[in-house]
Amino acid sequence: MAQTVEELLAGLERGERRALARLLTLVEDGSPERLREVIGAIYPRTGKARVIGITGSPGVGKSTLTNSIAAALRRVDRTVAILAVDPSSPFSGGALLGDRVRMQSHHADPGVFIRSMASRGHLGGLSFATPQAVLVLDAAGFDDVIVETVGVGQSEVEIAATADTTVVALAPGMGDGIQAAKAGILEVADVFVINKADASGAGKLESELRGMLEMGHAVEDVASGAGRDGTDGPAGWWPPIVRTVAVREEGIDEVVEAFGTHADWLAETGRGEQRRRDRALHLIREIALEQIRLRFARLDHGDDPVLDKLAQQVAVRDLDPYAAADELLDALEGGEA
Ligand SMILES: Nc1nc2c(ncn2[C@@H]2O[C@H](COP(=O)(O)OP(=O)(O)O)[C@@H](O)[C@H]2O)c(=O)[nH]1
Ligand SMILES: [Mg+2]
Repeated sequence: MAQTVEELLAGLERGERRALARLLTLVEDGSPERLREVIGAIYPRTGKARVIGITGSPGVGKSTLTNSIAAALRRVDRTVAILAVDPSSPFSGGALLGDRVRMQSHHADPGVFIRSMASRGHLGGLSFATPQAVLVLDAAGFDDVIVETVGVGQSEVEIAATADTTVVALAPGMGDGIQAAKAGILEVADVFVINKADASGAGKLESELRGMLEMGHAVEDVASGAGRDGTDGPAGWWPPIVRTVAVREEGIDEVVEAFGTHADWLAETGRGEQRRRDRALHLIREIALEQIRLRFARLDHGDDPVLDKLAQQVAVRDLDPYAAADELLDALEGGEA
């Protein structure tokens, strides 16, 4: 049963889960034209949800943590959408094992919505789809949208570009806790969670992390002459470190409290405004890039006269490849290619 975008949007407004699920599928692999229509229609109603990103290596307990956080947020009457993003998986549709378990613990609760998303459909992959899925969940009226992403390569930077508050989860005995931190995770964390605090090595991991944070701040604060609390320095926010045992819901209230403290800080310092602009910038760029990718993909398929002619000129050395690329971009802009 094919539904029009209009029908789906009306369903979304009535709070229908099926409409929401179908809209998310459209974000994942729908036609660019329909997606444009969806985002155009919902955009004015977005910007209300608090977006929390949770990232970290596989196995640190992100899904368990997300589940416990959702439960804690429900206790204070906030509605929660969870978007589990897995850049390493080509599958989708909510079938990840951990998510099945989660669904069981929240399935009777209409205040929790859980969805998995994997890379498929769009050329820009998850960096294109994720921020738009967040918009759809925001428009659906959830108070909090939690995006869980495996921390691999670019993804933690991407998540930070989409979230108001980014949680970096670490766990002792993972071997790569601090190595991961070295690979750019320190900069994106607004809150650190040391999960599996029931396992040995949590204290050691925490002091290592503290050492690294202080070193990072020390350099910036000395350079700026800011006080040791960092609040006036370029570092600005000292990410709190919270120890949790996610399987037993221990430390979770402190994590939720840290979200509130961070939200207050964002509001007071104007950094929240800055983040919203950064997020808009990221979104515009991803959409523009997708359009460029689509045009090129169409070129690759057909025998495009402009590209053919340029290829011939480059092959016989009438034109260098950079000049040809410039001409191609001009032609794309002018809609000729
Ligand atoms: N001992 C202990 N195990 C945990 C804790 N949190 C999660 N786990 C377990 O760690 C494993 C990985 O958890 P999961 O949430 O799937 O990690 P993810 O890959 O980061 O999403 C599961 O077997 C969990 O039950 C914790 O606080 N303590
Ligand atoms: Mg997980």
